[in-house]
Amino acid sequence: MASPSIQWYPGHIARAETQLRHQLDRVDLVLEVCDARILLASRHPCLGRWVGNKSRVLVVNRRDMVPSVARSCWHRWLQQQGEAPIWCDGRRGGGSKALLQAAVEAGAALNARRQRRGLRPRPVRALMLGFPNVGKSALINRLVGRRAVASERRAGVTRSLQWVRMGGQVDLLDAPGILPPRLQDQQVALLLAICDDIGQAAYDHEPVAQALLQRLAHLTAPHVEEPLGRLLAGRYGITVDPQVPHRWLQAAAHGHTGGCTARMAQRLLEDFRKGHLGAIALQVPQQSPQG
Ligand SMILES: Nc1nc2c(ncn2[C@@H]2O[C@H](COP(=O)(O)OP(=O)(O)OP(=O)(O)O)[C@@H](O)[C@H]2O)c(=O)[nH]1
Ligand SMILES: [Mg+2]
Repeated sequence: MASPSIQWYPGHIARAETQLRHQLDRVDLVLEVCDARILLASRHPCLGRWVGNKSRVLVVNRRDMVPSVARSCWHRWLQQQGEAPIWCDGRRGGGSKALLQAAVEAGAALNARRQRRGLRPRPVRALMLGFPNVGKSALINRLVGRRAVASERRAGVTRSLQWVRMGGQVDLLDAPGILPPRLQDQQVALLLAICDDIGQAAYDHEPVAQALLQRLAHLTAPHVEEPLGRLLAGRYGITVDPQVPHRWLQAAAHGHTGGCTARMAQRLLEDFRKGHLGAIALQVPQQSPQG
């Protein structure tokens, strides 16, 4: 039987999308935040159209969660596409200086234009835009140096738009994570589920954990620093081939969750999301721009 389609478009996202369309006119700079583990899958297909010719900076967050070699590959690839990404770690603050610098530069250009028109300088208005749970609010908290907005380990924490002032030079707009109303590409939907970038109510954990296992079994550099076969066997104490994921889950459940494969599936996904399986890039650049 075919797996049910994974879809997630809760009411707060639909409302936020409408509000954003109104706010975009007031914004000078868009900081487009994506997830380094699934760099292409976590970029909104409509963002370019929304942003138009406003200044935009690509922020690749969760840089600590992918191997440095994957980062280098992506960086070269993105530069070839004409992008100058800023790599950040919203949890520990890496990349915040570069992010602030980008905002300050946009502010300087804005105020030079305003001055030419006889207007008083004002703070640059920067919008954090991206999929849910990619770390937008964490980055804002890092930039302002305090817990100004809620940031938690699940999708859909920010429910409405919120301005945060940053020392007179920069005003930051935190927004709920935005997704397309329909996830057409189910491979992308699976990656979003694996990385916890969509609400957990949208899918069953078991097929998603099985999809993760199958991917993990095949990964080599630059996705991972070294193949994961030994790590999986050592961490969970089983020798079943993860390429036969339902058998792997059964064996692991036997040892760890009293035979409950649903709980084992959750556990494996949590371990991946918390970084317990090491730095893993689920997408890396291919020759074509499809990752
Ligand atoms: N390891 C790691 N964790 C991060 C990073 N950035 C954010 N996080 C964590 O990811 C979780 C989600 O962060 P949020 O800031 O709430 O994400 P968000 O994009 O605002 O999510 P929504 O408001 O739901 O759209 C939090 O637990 C953060 O601590 C990062 O660069 N690395
Ligand atoms: Mg948020």
